[in-house]
Amino acid sequence: MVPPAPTSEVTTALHGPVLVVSIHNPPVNALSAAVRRGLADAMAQADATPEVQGVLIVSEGRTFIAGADIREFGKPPVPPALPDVCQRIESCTKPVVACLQGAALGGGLEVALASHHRLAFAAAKLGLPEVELGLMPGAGGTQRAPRLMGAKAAAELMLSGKPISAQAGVQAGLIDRLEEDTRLSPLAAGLAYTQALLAQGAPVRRVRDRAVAEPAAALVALQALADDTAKKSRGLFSPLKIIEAVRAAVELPFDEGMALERRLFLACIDSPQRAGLIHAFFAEREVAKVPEARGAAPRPVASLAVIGGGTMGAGIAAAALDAGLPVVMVERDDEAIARGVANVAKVYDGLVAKGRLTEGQKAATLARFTPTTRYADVVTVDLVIEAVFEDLEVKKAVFRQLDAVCKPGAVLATNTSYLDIDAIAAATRRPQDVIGLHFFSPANIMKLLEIVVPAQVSPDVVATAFELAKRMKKVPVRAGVCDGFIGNRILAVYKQAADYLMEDGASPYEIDAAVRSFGYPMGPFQVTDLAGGDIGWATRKRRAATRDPWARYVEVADRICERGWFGQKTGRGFYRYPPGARSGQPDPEVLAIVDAERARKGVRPRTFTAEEILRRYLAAMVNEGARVLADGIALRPLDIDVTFLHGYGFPRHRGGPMKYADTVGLPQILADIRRFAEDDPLFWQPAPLLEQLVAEGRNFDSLNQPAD
Ligand code: 3H9
Repeated sequence: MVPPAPTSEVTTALHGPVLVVSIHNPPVNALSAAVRRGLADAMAQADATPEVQGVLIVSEGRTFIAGADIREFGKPPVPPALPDVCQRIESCTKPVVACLQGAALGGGLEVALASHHRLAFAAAKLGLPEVELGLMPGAGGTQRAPRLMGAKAAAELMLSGKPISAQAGVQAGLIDRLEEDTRLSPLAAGLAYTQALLAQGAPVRRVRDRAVAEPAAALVALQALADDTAKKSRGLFSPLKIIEAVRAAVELPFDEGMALERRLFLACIDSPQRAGLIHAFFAEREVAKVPEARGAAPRPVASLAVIGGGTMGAGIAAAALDAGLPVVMVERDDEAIARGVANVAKVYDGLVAKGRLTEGQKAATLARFTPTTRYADVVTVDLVIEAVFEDLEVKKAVFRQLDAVCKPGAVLATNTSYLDIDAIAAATRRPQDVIGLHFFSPANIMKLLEIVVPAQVSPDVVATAFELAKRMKKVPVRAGVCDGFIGNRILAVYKQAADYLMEDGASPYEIDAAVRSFGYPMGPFQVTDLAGGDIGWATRKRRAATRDPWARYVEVADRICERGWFGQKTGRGFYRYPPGARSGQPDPEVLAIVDAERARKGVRPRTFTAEEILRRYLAAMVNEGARVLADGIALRPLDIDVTFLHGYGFPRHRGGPMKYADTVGLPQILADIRRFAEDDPLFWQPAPLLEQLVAEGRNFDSLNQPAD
């Protein structure tokens, strides 16, 4: 007689001689405490029940197991620990079979590796993605995977964090058999396999009893990987720990390797990088939950038009084409549309040149692309994205035209990065259909999409925008209407802080180096050179008339642009670029310009340490972030975090600027701002929300409530 199921998340049932252990923990069968307990109890049951000759572990739903329950990390541990559960599975005295479908990730794959035989559906994905969360496999993955697939391949799987196909798993030795029949359920396929194994007298087969193949060569390969990782991982904590643990699999007995894995795993758990990366993981999923779209069904989008064929328009067109949509591109005349066509072709030629696309795939994609100079060609289109010159009057004129020709119910979006979308919407007779879709350049590559919600937009238009983002594989962040929305509004302020630092004594090269040392791929002056100094210059000239004449204004960038030095594309900017080079060298002439500007303004330069530079740069970012929150431009601090992770190169392991502020502590950020204000009280005014949170002893995370 089989005892009742130990937990509702894990049920057991006897099918002939096979004890079927079934996991049911939606949405992804994460290994919560109840699942771990259920699995351990099921193994005890298998051992204690004489009728049981074999065990089958299966899961219900789309995924086998997506790994440990990430929400538990950072909280007090609840036994049994996953490594112990995996040991319990492996030590079962009856053959244990795991049947993998969907995703078998992290602890999910580790459960499978602790089982004695592994069957996987052909569409299954296997991976050890812990590194993406600042972790390493911590339930035997670092010890068992190398014993099955070799140390180098196992370390590479863990360092990349990327999943492999079930077929690749078979080739690597992780999977024993592939199930090709998609009509079968995991239970049916798993039972058939288990029964066949029992019929053949298949033994209990424990990975722990195997040795890693070719140990000497493995150690050499691991050393090479360690050297490479130390160079490339830019201060990340867990990658080198992964290699250390895999080396133990080669050199130490299994139990000693497991003990080392545990120690290293716990060190990763304690690292602030883990906290930052897991914050990023959940924040990226939370951003799509916004009140404006609640309960609304997205409008169907079967076709899309882009107005404007510049770099941005072409990138957006490519993003839509890549999402499988037919795309119409409208330009004002033959010459402009020819340029638009060339811009789109350039995107796909680049992909072909890099071997990411075949000529055939390019042709098939471009067959869905229709260039035109006639607005009449957008009459049947479901969604239009305007990406013309950044000027309110020009954009209003485009929207008036769209209003005249588009079918009722078409969504009319603008890709403006700064302008007042309420004013653009008011140029039409259908403001409820108008929304902002702010893409980042290159639009077919950059993940961030700010979805800007004007006052009158209807909920189903907001829902449509989020749905489109999903189809385009973008990370959507809801933003309110203001100058610069979330990202560019905050950028403007910390860029100003960088300019002040430069004028007050730090060189642009010191500032860039300090910012890189924080984990950014580039500093702000390198970014200016990459984007092209002329772009910001044009904006500054446009705004000159409305600028407060008393506000501090740093002219260094203008002086550089006046010389025609627009950055990488002209070979000079803040840096000098030798022909063909993408990274620049410091330029003494730029330093002379900076000196001259300081002298002209009577500034006596002081020195700044890298730490001081960073404190100012980040405090400016966080302070403006607090204002953006208070104004309702960002719904929650996590929306700001995701914006900066995906659009502005903020180092992911720090979780985003608001998460970083919580890590440092808001009292320290506020104290810094007050100290900086002693020299420049106009710029360094503490945001009232920051002061309020400090007074109440709260952090930004306390504002990250779900948006209902
Ligand atoms: C680990 O295993 C450590 C061990 O080695 C050692 C331990 C000792 N836990 O992504 P989706 C939620 S570390 C908790 O939108 P999809 C997610 O937040 C773990 N929750 O679906 C979302 O919630 P909501 C290693 C999780 O179909 C919902 O599930 N494993 C977990 O696009 C749906 O998720 C990983 O890193 C989790 N593990 O993609 C895998 N996973 O609905 C992480 C998801 O409230 N997961 N949720 O917003 C994934 O990569 C994707 O979720 C997956 C499905 C591919 C599985």
